Amino acid sequence: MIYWSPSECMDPEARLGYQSELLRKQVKYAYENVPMYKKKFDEKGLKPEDIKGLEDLKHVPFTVKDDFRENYPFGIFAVPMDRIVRFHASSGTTGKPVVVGYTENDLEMWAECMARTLAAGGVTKDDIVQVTYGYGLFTGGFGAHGGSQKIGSATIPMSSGNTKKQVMIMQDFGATALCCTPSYCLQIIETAASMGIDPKTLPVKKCFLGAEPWTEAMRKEIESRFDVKAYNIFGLTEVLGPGVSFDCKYQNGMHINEDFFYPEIIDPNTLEPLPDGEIGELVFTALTKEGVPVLRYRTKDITSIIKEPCPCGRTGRRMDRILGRSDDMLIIRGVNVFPNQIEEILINIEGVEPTYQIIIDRENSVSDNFEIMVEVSENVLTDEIKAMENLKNRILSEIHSVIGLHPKIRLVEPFTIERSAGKARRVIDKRELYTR
Ligand code: DLL
Repeated sequence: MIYWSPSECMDPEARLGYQSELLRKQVKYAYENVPMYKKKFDEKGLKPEDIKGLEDLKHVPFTVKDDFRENYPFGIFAVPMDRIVRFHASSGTTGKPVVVGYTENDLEMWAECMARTLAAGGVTKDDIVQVTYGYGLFTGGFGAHGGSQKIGSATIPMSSGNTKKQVMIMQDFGATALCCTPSYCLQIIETAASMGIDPKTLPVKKCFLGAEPWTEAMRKEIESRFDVKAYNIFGLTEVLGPGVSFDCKYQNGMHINEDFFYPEIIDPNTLEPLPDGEIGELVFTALTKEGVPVLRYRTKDITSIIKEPCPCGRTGRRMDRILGRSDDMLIIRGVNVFPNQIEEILINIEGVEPTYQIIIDRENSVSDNFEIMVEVSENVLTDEIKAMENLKNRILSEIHSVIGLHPKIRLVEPFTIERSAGKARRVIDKRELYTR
């Protein structure tokens, strides 16, 4: 099976008309059922009827994470509780969690989106899908589960953690597909190796990885160590969970499920929409959601829309890999740094493991201490000191040539850096401690 649903290949012109119609209805629905949207519209002197189609979307006020927090827990739900059948939530480092509620129709739409996602990577009902995203308030586990179940594949609801058991079940049950974060996928590979199992001999052939930023270099690393195809999958709690967009077999950008989510890229400073192809902040409008409608949600994720058609035949526009989040961009000694830039450099250096942590501190409140902790491979460890020094210098010079800074490089033994079964913690910014 090539596509899960014919609407993935809808004529782009016809889709625009369809999206306009859904938008008109959705704006009216949000205005009439959620006081927050009514207030935002009224403050702008805007009426739902003013939004006649996609061309008017730019007038609709934005929604941001704080809107969810300020209306915690159910203030932006558009339906009474007897229509809500599931909750999910995501917790940031500060404040109240973001809470979302789904109606029966929302869950059906979500399963459809995730079925398309898995089918695009070749999953059929003959597959055995190991879901290693956390089950719980996090959307990853139940989201992937819904798609796998809709396809009719045999689903293993492992949830995250207990990595040795993950490897054992994978091997014994014959899992052919794996859903987890890229960093956890790497941990599964490392753990299999430490158990004396060559990861390449495990039955998994396709991985559906997302929920955190990762690079093309990391994809190659996972694909070659695990002998799999690694597909990028994207989503966020406020908008849906996983399944907003997904890689097809060409792995050249993630197709957006445009019949459910309308994407825009805006300039995060002027807030003006940018044309396809330009890099900016990703904004989504959910066109059909009932439980928690979202109009122009600012994701803070930085990427661009790829306008060229994809050879796979899907017509949903693609979004490029997430370059970083505008709130994850580090400013170190005045220079803008995205953790992904560091990952890209490290993975391409021989003798270095793809696990790292960036530590920033400002002890004397004058200048930033910028340190990168990097795990080295076993074979480098046994070499003489000179080889370690050379490796350190090579990392330093490559980082300097890309970002123009001289971080302190700390080479550490494999498995020194704390692993996570979910999203990896790549940055420890101790400067925040002094500003609070
Ligand atoms: O992480 C939903 C998800 C689960 C997506 C499983 C994919 C797989 P949140 O916890 O709300 O939801 O985090 C959403 O994670 O705004 C991005 O910054 C980041 N993110 C998600 N997928 C990707 C990806 C889930 N493929 C936030 N690449 C988003 C880069 C991603 N960043």
